[in-house]
Amino acid sequence: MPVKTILITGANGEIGHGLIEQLSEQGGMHIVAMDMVPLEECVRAHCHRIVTGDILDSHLLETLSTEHNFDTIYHLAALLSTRAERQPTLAHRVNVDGSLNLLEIAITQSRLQGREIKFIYPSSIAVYGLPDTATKLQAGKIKEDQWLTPRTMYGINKLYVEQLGRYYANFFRQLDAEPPKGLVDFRGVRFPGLISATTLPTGGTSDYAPEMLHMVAKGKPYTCFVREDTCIPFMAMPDAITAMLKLQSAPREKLTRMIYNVGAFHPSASEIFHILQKAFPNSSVTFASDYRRQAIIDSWPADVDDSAARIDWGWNPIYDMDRAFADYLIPAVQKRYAGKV
Ligand code: AKB
Repeated sequence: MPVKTILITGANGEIGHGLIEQLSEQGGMHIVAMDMVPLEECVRAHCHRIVTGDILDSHLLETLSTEHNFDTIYHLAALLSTRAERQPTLAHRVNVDGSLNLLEIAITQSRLQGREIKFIYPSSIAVYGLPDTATKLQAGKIKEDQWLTPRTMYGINKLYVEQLGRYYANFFRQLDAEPPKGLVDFRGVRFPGLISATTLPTGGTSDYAPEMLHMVAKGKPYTCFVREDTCIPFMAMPDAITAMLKLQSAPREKLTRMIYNVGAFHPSASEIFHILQKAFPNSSVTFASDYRRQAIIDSWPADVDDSAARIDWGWNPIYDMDRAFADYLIPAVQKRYAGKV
């Protein structure tokens, strides 16, 4: 079997590290890891090639495309929601123009190799926008086609790139005498907030949960920027990686959608605090809601309906809330910060 080559953008981010580790465990593939900043030491050894560069650099991407035959592109690079609000035009460039560049590379690769290229895209619950907390409470589990009225630049970017993916997969060059078929196999998952024991996100709005975990584990006080009753869905990082790999390998004929919700658990901020307090009795967490970031979180659903993913490709997270904290997050951060606090 020929060795497959996989391109991962945003490889240094929190999803990137986990994905590189899991793919390298699977073996039988070459990983080309790309990021703006040099790839961290802990994952370098797993990569066939490391590229430090910008997804807005089309020349660099085209050169890469002449040097490798990519089987699958995991396009993870993005500016998250809080950072994107602070630099909206930069966010649009990175999140939209950068994604367009990668989709163009997928087209080029497909033409060069004469086959379909898989494009795996992590979208987000930020594509949803509920108008107020009363509606959020009433709405319960949101389905993929409901409340697609995001209020953040990041959410708008994610929703638009989902549409771009659908366009490149189904309608690209539809006015040609012979419109091409089967160039890009675009598949997306809308992730909730992600919590990793090994990496901290930067620039997100769901960051209060991972920040609380890591600060408490380090024995440092934490001021949580949302109210105690704030509730959005979360997922442990290993499940997020599994979701992408499962969707990637799902038989095409089983897929009834291009974009899927995936959920795991949906704790309030105070529930997270109470779990952490049991493991770290000296923890000091105060709640001081920042009304601007709070408004963003309040516009995201309290929970998502992920039945399509469960039916179509067997989505079934390993970690519910208790297992996520008891079996993965707490032991891992205890080990990580042992002797360092
Ligand atoms: C963010 O907070 O921006 C991200 C997300 C929910 O996509 N973690």
